[in-house]
Amino acid sequence: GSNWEFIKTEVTGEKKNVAVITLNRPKALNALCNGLMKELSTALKAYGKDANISAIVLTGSEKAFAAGADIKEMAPNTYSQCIQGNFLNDWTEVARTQKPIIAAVNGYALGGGCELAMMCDIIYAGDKAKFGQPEIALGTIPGAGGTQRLTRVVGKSKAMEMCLTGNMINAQEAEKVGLVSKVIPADQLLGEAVKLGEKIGTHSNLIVQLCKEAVNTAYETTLQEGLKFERRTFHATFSTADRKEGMQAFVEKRPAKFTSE
Ligand code: CO8
Repeated sequence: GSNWEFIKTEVTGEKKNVAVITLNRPKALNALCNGLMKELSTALKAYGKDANISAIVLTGSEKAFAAGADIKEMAPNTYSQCIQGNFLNDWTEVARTQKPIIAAVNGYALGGGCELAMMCDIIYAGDKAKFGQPEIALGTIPGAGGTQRLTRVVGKSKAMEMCLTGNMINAQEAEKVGLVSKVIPADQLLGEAVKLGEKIGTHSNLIVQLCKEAVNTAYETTLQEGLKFERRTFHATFSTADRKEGMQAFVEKRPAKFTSE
């Protein structure tokens, strides 16, 4: 689609199975206004349904992944409007996406921008990336996972420090605390994120979806419940053609041909 106002979309990779969504509101450092979040949701829904797409990469510009919710748009909101308008509801689509979604973060990922990155499954950071939850300086608190997902990922002390001071951490520190899985020179970041998507795309889309669901369950339930879910999901793979094919191909020493059935 080329009719977007706030994003750009492209399908890439050798097999044309990786979708790249680029946040494209450069004058406002990709501040996440309602229009942008609506377009992002629409694009994600469409790629989610597209059987040719194996993975999605979400990125911004070199200066900013996203500098947060749009402060100017949000400023006049009242409490009753937030509640009745279900403010932030559009944001949940990112976390609901069934396909793997990789955040490629260059520059600022602040406030809602950091939260948006954390809704993705894997975060790769460019070496100049900066992460932070500066809401406290605006007289508010994170509203889309900054006190919850961040705490689960980096632990209480670091999350508390970031949320209470509003201080940013750089890419190296983000890697050290486990917020990002890799730091990459800024100009190679997008290429590496696409390669990661392509690698995931060599596997069965069907089994990848189950695996993503199982990993996410670790964040959403107790260990006992999670282990039970994992075991049953593992068992369920034995009902698929792809599981049969994967093991058969190993035995026959040939590459597997997955059909997502
Ligand atoms: N909202 C609206 N406009 C923004 C935002 C933003 N979050 N961030 C930057 N801009 C605009 C600036 O106003 C400026 O516009 P203009 O040229 O019209 O004045 C333009 O982008 C460029 O920004 P700067 O001139 O400030 O650029 P600098 O390089 O000097 O500074 C910074 C870059 C440090 C990133 C700085 O812009 C900044 O501090 N931005 C705000 C960061 C912030 O506080 N983010 C948190 C927002 S609150 C939030 O995300 C709540 C999340 C709740 C859940 C989600 C809700 C939807």
